[in-house]
Amino acid sequence: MEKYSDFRSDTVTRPTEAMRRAMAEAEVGDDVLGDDPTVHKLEALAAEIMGKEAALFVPSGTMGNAIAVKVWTRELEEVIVEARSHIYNMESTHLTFISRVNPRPLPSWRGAMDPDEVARNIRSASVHTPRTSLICLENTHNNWSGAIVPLNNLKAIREVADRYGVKVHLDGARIFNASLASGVPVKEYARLADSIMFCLSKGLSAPVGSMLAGPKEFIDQARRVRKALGGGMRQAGVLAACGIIALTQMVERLKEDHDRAKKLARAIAELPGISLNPEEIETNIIIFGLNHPRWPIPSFLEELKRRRILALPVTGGIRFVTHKDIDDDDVDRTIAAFQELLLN
Ligand code: TLP
Repeated sequence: MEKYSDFRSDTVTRPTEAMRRAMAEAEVGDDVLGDDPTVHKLEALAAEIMGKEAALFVPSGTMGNAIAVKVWTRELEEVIVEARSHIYNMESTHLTFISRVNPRPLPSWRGAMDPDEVARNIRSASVHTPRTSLICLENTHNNWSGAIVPLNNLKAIREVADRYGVKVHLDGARIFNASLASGVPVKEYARLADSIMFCLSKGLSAPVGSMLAGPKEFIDQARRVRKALGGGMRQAGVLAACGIIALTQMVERLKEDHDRAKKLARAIAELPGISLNPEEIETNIIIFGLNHPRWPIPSFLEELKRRRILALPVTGGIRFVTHKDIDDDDVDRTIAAFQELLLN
């Protein structure tokens, strides 16, 4: 059977052969009881890589973000979020549903909020208003087409947070993409946040799982919240074994995904009906507008699917994501399909 070129997300990556072997051989225990050695190893490795005291293995990025908000906040408080952020738009409202805090969305340019505007929006508790207790950042920024939020912007927001005694959580689902493309070490990004969540199961290709890293006391509390949310996993070492491979063997190759995304973006940006500035494609996500007389977005995606090319509609257009299971051939035949459909 001819394979699909699946650009829907980097979450579709299949585990590598090394991961499958590691799963079979993993030493395991009951992690809820605290005795799975492979999970311990992964958590220690993640904390070390991020330069944090401790880390926690969680089933998903969404749960990692939800736990972080729950630990850093209380009811009657407010959280500053970027208007297009994943945590605000794509995580089934856990800020209100689980943490019962008020999200305060602020606009940004490519994920970078204006630090002065952040400062102006920090509120202190009164009979009318909530206290701001947390600022959430995202890097790379998914819905800004995988944009890298510049280190200077993060530093400026950190200063604002310190001035007002507010915590910072970084949704670093794709922090290794940001680091490889910018040359900024992940520790530098993590240092500017009190806690960081990052995903093992996106470009790094592990089948399941994300990590939450931060101070020891925060992680102790996070472990309790994870259990309360049903995220305590027993012989999780079989999954953690893949996470260890993700962190030790799969980071450098993300560069190939960035190169392929750039190649695809450059080729399709020239075609009629497409709005895309290829210079803005910094990592592995391409979001573009399509306004073509013959191709409304749903029909265009259907036609691509007929050709075994998969992508997702997003607000403002279509999203293509490159990853380990996309090769040069997938990119070339996708470019050819775009040319055939949009030029003729
Ligand atoms: N993003 C998924 C979908 O939910 C859109 C994707 O396909 O890109 N933070 C960011 C920045 C994310 O992009 C995602 C997943 C998450 C958090 C949540 O991770 P999971 O899917 O593991 O809960």
